[in-house]
Amino acid sequence: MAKCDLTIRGGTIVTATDRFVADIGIRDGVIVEISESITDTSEVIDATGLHVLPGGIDAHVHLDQPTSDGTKMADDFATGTLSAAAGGNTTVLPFAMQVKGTSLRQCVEDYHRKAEGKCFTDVSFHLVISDPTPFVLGQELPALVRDGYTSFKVFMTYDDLVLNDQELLEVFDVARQEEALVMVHAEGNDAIKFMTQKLESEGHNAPYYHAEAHSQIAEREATHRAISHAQLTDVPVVIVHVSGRDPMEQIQWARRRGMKVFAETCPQYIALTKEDLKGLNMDFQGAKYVCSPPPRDTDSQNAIWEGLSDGTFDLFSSDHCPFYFDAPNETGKNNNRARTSFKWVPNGIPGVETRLPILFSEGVSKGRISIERFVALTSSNPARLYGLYPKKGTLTIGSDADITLWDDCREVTIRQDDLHHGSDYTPYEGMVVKGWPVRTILRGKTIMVEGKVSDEKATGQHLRRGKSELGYSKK
Ligand code: DUC
Ligand code: ZN
Ligand code: ZN
Repeated sequence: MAKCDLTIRGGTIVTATDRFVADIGIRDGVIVEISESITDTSEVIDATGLHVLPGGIDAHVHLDQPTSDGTKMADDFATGTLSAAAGGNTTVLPFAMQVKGTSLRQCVEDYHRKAEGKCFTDVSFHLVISDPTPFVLGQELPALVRDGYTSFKVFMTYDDLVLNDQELLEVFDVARQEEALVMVHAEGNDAIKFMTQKLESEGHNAPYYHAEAHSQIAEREATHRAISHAQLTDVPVVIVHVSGRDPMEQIQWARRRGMKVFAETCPQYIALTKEDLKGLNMDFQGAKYVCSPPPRDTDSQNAIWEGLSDGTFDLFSSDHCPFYFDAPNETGKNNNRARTSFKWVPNGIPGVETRLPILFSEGVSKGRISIERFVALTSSNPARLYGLYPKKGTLTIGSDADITLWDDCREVTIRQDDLHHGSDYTPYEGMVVKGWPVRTILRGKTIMVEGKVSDEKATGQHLRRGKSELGYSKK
């Protein structure tokens, strides 16, 4: 065996299926040896007493997306991926979002330009299809899937993004032909608009009413509709950011019929409730928690925990969609138009840096899920579902040496002042978590240690992805 560049010594290696103490030997950024004792090495990192995990893969983040209302996303690719690295992630999957009337290919190129040279983690784009013209469906989308953009998201709400049922079916059909994976934002647009008008007419304009307008009923209905479209077109789908029991039951219903329906949930559905949107009744603070679907109630949180442990959920992603609260020139959530109605508050909250500690602390430290399940939900499953496995998402010979050293005893109080994202707040301020990433290693190079992100050049690469090995059998 040739000499290793680096050895991670004496830690407890955890994958989605195994847990054992061993050394990991790395050469040229790749894992080349896993054994009891590796001595022929240039460098050693002592991991005694720590867990050695595959680097986190956050399969749902929004970075540097333009908005249609003058507000501004708080993270570009530099700050967003830096924050991801600080939170124990080595890969993130942001969106390249098509603006209606524009070319999908052009949009992908624009996002590559925004990301080029700025990323601290590896990055791979999902597409968002907002304008499924015959050219997009017949030419651009199939070509992009073949170029390694093997997943795309569609929206069932938002006037500038929503697809009607025929359009959804047409997009699903292309996904099946190209063996791509469709991600669905399942909330019914008309039901939301109806509830919004009703609430506004009753004078209910505060951020809290966002949660009433975006009801779980509208989420359940859209989830069922998406599943029905998937059944009709015989295509696997991922229902993203599932918030509670009602949509979960639709997913379980589909699976009992043998359908390939995958499900994602997020930290806000275990760590927040709609009561947070009241903002402790303080001036407009509830806007800090406005996201879609909104956090629900404690029964929903319990349902999500059931789903995280019983396999209903495949993915635990952040849905990091960072806005400022206070920002100049009306660019934050706290802007004059938003103060007239919840419907103008930008939807989204930051969370890429706190995703892993929140799930670990609430899940593993509190005995609700095993550490292997934690790894499956946050790294292995995203890699398998989105065509990155086994290069990413596990620790085995031949995998990229993407590794997070995890201290399961470390207690940390989450504080905005200690985070690296661009937002001026965290929705999890003051939350105490047990379990924290102490070092993040990307392809054999340390990119974060003890909260300090390496000031070397950002070395993240774009990843061309294969087909989903869970959605379609691997070719
Ligand atoms: N959907 C997302 O996936 N993220 C933020 C806002 C939204 O509606
Ligand atoms: Zn969404
Ligand atoms: Zn999102």
